[in-house]
Amino acid sequence: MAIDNAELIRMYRTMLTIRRFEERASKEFRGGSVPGLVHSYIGQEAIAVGVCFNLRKDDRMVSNHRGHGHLISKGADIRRMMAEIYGKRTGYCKGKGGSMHIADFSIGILGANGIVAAGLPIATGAALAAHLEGGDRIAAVFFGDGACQEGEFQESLNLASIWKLPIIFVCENNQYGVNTHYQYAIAGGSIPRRARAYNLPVRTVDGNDVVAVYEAAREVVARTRTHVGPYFLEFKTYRWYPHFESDAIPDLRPREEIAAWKKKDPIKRLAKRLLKEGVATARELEAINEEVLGRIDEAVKYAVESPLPRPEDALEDVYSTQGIS
Ligand SMILES: Cc1ncc(C[n+]2csc(CCOP(=O)(O)OP(=O)(O)O)c2C)c(N)n1
Ligand SMILES: [Mg+2]
Repeated sequence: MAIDNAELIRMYRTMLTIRRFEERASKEFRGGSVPGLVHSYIGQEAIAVGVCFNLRKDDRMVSNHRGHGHLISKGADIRRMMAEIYGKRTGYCKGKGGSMHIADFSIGILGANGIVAAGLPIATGAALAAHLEGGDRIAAVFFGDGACQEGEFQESLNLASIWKLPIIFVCENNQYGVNTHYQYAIAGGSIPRRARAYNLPVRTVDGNDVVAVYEAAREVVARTRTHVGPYFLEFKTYRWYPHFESDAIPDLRPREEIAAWKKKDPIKRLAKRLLKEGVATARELEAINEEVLGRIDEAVKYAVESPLPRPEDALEDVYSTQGIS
């Protein structure tokens, strides 16, 4: 079934929103306005959009440290995201979480997560809850190739498999965990083989082609809603920028490799398709860019003008204040 034109344009707008959001967040971070860390999602936009556009608002999604794209695609408000990144009280977590801890339960976002692979058991738990509820709600979790080396990965795949849970494991194989190539880090050199060992069906898809991602996700989401068990999707992609926005860890990946992947820009690829198929004109695509830039400016203004948390706020939203005086 073809994807209708309005949906293609919506995907284009969302991918561009992620790109411009990341460019601006990185700029502000390097300019010293943003505390914490920023892990740029640039280069991987097609995966978050192609997958999340097939999820419903009540489906649960769990993100990771490189999470801004997942959150935007699942419907998060970029003003509250930017405010959180700035550490402001109007942010999603009242400024206490920052870039890696943004959550919005009202739209099924159970949170980004700074601990590599920690999202997998959270999503597996959400899938178990959905399974026990008996409806057709599902869970999806995004994680990188590096997460496949963690114990939580093995435990989550195993439980999801034996209990036939409605969960989609979305591996964004951008080939590196910081500077370590996955073929070095993974015994056997293959992520799909590892998932198959737990009896999960697996598909590997070009993660820079949003239409391919969307079509694969559509089929897998429909299947998962029927409670036949989990599915593993591996998307091949690449991150354009260093592990995080800082010069603290040098980027040791080959320059030619980075340049070659930048030529596979998922946004330009979709733009080319939209123009070729007459879905949009160059002028219309430029208008979308202007509109997106305007919304990013507005989000930054909102964040800058918002108040910082008060010292006494440190005692709110915590499990226990006993012993603190
Ligand atoms: C348990 C744990 N170990 C190490 C780290 C430090 N760390 C943060 S991100 C990262 C690499 C993760 O690589 P991958 O899962 O491939 O995601 P990518 O950064 O490529 O998106 C590491 C080692 C961490 N945050 N948590
Ligand atoms: Mg990686």
